[in-house]
Amino acid sequence: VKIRNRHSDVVQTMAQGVLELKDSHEIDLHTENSIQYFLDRFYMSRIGIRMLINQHTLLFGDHINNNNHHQHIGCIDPYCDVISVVKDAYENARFLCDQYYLTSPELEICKSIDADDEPIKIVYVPSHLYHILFELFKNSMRATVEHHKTDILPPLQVTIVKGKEDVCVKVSDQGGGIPRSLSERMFHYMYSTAPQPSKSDAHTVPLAGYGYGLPISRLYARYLHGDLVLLPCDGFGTEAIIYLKALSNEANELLPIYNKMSTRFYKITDHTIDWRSTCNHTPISQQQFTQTQ
Ligand code: P4A
Repeated sequence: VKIRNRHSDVVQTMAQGVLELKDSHEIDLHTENSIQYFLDRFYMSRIGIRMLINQHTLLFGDHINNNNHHQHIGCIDPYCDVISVVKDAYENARFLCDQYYLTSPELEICKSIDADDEPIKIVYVPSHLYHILFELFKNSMRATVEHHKTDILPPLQVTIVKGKEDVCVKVSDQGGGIPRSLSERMFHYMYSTAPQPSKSDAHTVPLAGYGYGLPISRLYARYLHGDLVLLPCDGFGTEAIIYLKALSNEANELLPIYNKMSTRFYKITDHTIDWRSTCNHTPISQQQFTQTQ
C-alpha cells in the first residue's frame, strides 16, 4: 500500500518533465519517437505492477469484503457486464460536462446483446474499462458541445458487439471530427501534454485533464491484448473503437521487456527513410520535421 501511495503521482510528474523538456529544448522527430516508445513501455510496466499490487492488497488485505463485488477475484470481474460500465462512465462524464458547459449530449445504446440475446459479459478489470470509456466520453462530449454550440446536441451512440475473437465497444459522436493528420497525434505524449490547469481553477473541473487520457487508455486496452483506435470523419464526427478479447485465455498480460531490440530502437534515427512522397522527393520523415519547425 505504501509503494502504491508513494507512486500515485507518477503520471503527473512525468507529464511535468515532458513540459519542462518542451519549454527548454527544440524536440526533433527522433526524440519525440523515442519518448513515445519509452513512455508507452514505462506506463505499460506500471499498469502491470499496479495490477499485481492491487491483486495482492485486495486478496490478502484485512478489509471486509465489499458486498457489491462478491464475485470479483481481486480487481478482476469474471462476469464484467460491459453495458453497466458504459453507463457508469457516461453518467460520470456527463456530470462533468454539465458542470462545465451547462449541457450534455444524450446516450443512445444501439446494440449490446450477443448472438443469444444475452448481455455481453467478459472476464475483465472493470476499472480499466471504465478508465478508457470515461476518457472517450469526455472527448466525445467536448467535441459535440463545442461543435454544435447552442444547437440541439446529437446523442452519443454506443454499440457493443461480441464476435468470435473480439468484443467491440464503439463510441460514435457527431462532434465534427478531426483531420486524419491529427488523429495519430491524439495518442502522442509530446503532443497532448498541456500545462495543468492552475490550482486556482480547481473549482472549474476541466473536462479534458492532463491530456494523457488517450495514450494511457490505449495501453489499458493493449495490456490484455485489446486495442483502442480512433476513426475520425473530418467535418462530421469521430468513432472510437475499443477492442477487447472475447476469450479470457487470449487476454493474458502484455508487458514490455528490455533487450537488444529496445536499445536498438533508440539508436535508429529515422524510422521512415524507406518511404517518400513522389511530389517533392522529400522523405516523409523530413517533411514532418520541417512541418513541426
Ligand atoms: N473533434 N473530435 C474529437 C475532438 C474534436 C474527438 C477532440 C475537436 C479533440 C481534442 C480533445 C477532445 C476532443 C472525439 C472523440 C474522441 C477523440 C477526439 O474520442 O469526438 O481533447 C483532448
